[in-house]
Amino acid sequence: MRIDRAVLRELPLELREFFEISSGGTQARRILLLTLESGGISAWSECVAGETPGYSYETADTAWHVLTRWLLPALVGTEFDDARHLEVVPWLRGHPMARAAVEMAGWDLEAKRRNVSLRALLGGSVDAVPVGVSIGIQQSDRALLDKIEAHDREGYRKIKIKIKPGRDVEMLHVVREHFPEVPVMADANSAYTLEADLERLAAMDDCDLMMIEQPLSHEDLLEHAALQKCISTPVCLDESIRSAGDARLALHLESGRIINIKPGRVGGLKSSLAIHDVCRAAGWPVWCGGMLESGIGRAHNVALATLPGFTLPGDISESKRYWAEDIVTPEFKMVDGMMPVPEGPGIGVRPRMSRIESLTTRKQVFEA
Ligand code: OSB
Ligand code: MG
Repeated sequence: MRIDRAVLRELPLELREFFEISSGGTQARRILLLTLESGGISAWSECVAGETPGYSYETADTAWHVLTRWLLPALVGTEFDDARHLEVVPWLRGHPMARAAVEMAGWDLEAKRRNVSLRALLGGSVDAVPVGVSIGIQQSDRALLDKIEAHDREGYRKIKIKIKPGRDVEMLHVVREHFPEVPVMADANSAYTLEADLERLAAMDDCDLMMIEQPLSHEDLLEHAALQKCISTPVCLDESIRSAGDARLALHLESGRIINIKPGRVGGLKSSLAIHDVCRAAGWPVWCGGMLESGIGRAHNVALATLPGFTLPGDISESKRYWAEDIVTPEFKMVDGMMPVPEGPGIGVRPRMSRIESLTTRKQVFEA
């Protein structure tokens, strides 16, 4: 089957609340949506690149550039049979978030063509996945405690708290005083160094955390290995793992004990499956991270999280945790702390076309 047409759109989508991580904050997401059309089928994906190069070097603008200049012109008109063999512009280095958008739309296309769910095509078996929530850095401990209480009451099974120097150990102790039992983890987004902060990081061992995510540099597996030797809290890697090769290296070095897999960060679903398989064989649990996606990206994440190695709750929160109104129907809503997996063909949720068109601020069409 031929890829007849590709449409790339950008639409701003306002978060219900400002989301701050150690490298900066986000209020309005710049959502990039990709549609591939083939034989009357429309397949969808979302590019997860952010506004600023603070989490990754990629941004919404670099992804737009790479997609419109190279990936999409090369893609349209090509024959497509298997999402696992979708390798456009093989010489193009890096830019996994841009590349993942193409690859993930390919999976949705193949699933829809076979009339199966994306979950089934990926090999997942369960029909709901455990859900966590990620809370941005708050201005006060009071604000944080209120958020934890509300999310705990909603049924989230893991509460992730963003930390940075100055908003960490003392704050986590306050959290534990109020919520001794709630499953809590911390995410530092590379805000610390081994040289300056070992004592501070080791002090978090008293906070009963499920794990600490990406405490050190985004490109240093050796230092994470040295840290893991000194602390009992499991280290979870996010930014440092960009491929199955990185995962193998992390396992070999013992740079942590858990991996957060985000398909957008690692170039797509095939790469995510490979990381999952490597971790499962080694006995490392994985969970599916998030990048403040709309319902389109979320649908891909939920399908991925049905694989058996995803034993920890993912950052796959409800639509209403992010948006006043999502751009898909039905919206994502959890039941008893579990996210039901959409059952229809492909991603299983329908893009709300009139809402998407009216929000779109730029659009580029590629035709075979
Ligand atoms: O480090 O996991 C992260 C959002 C933007 C950039 C980086 C991260 C995050 C999150 C949000 O934690 C998770 C979500 O989508 O709910
Ligand atoms: Mg993270």
